[in-house]
Amino acid sequence: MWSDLESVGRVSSGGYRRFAWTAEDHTLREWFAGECARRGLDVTEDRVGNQWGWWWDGPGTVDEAVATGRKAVVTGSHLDSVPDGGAFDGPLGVVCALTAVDQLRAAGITPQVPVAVTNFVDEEGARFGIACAGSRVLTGQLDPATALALTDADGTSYADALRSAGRGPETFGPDPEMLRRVGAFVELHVEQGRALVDLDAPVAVASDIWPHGRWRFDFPGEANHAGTTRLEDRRDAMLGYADLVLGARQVATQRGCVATVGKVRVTPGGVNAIPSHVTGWLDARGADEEQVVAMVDELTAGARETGAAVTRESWTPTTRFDQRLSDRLRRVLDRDAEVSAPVLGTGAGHDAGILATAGIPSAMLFVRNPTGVSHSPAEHAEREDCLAGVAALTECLRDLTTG
Ligand code: HGY
Ligand code: MN
Ligand code: MN
Ligand code: MN
Repeated sequence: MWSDLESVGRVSSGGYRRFAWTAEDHTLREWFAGECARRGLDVTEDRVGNQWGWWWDGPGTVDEAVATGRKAVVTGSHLDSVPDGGAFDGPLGVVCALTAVDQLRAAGITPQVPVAVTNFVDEEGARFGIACAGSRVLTGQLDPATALALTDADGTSYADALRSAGRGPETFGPDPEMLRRVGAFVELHVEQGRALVDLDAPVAVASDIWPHGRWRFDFPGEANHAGTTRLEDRRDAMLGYADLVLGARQVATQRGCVATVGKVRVTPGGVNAIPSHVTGWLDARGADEEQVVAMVDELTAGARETGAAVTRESWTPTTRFDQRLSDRLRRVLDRDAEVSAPVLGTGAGHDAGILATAGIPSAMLFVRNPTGVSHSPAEHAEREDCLAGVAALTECLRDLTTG
């Protein structure tokens, strides 16, 4: 399975460019549907375009099982990437989920509740700017009209991207019917840090996701000639953006948060023209929600003094995973282990966090990343740790579906 994915969306750096509703995404969705079909999983799509591969040997249909109180146990992740992203962020969770189904079947396990493997679309928000867009729209945390109006760097709207992918934006929206089926969601994910390296452990259970959000800053200016315009006559939009970049690092340091200004659009964008408009995006996060909010307020106030417009594009408060479910996963992991599985918080957002916010019992497993680096071609997970992740997920699914 893994080798099928390696070439999809690969770029010269060795990283990946797999943006939502692009040709690469289409290839990955076809791959996912094929892997599900190979396993006899019934592949459905919800009203957003998230893919679900269902395993239920009956009696009756999945919906009939759910109606009798047997809600599904769901596992999976996403297949899209950030620009120049790593190979594991997302795909590891999907491949491990499919492999866990194989392992359960090989062990002759017949789940007493339906099981599903998911591929959530547009988790990274790399093309249209809102992370976890697929799970946010699914759960009603992102208004479909807002999503459909988003545009990518080429000015293509989300709606047009859906149309190009053969989907009607008119049916795009929350899907409570699909959500009603889900009793628990477990996402396995490569760790995006080095805690497991330092703890010398292959797998951890997640405790919470830091509060995090994205803000769009639009700095005004006046286009003019780079050579003939005196400095005192310039209105250079780039100066406000520069203040944001340096201010973000300074205020984040003061407030014990993290802030990233990693994406920019410059108009007109010529080397010899003074920028008339610069759009920059701030990604703000931190363990202490009050400090994150205060940091963004401070940066926003400063930018507005330069005449900038500031728009919040997404905000996810601190997300605590379901304690009972996480404790249960930890007991399963600890059953045959000498030392207890670590419990880790994370500064990375995940679909599991969005589902948890929607009230669906959700939990996560992290697999060791020896480089500790993510959202980069340097992201890595060793084969034996991936296998440890599969074994952990398989045991958790066995416990949750037969316990
Ligand atoms: O941005 C995030 O934290 C996630 O990887 N989408
Ligand atoms: Mn990511
Ligand atoms: Mn991810
Ligand atoms: Mn993520």
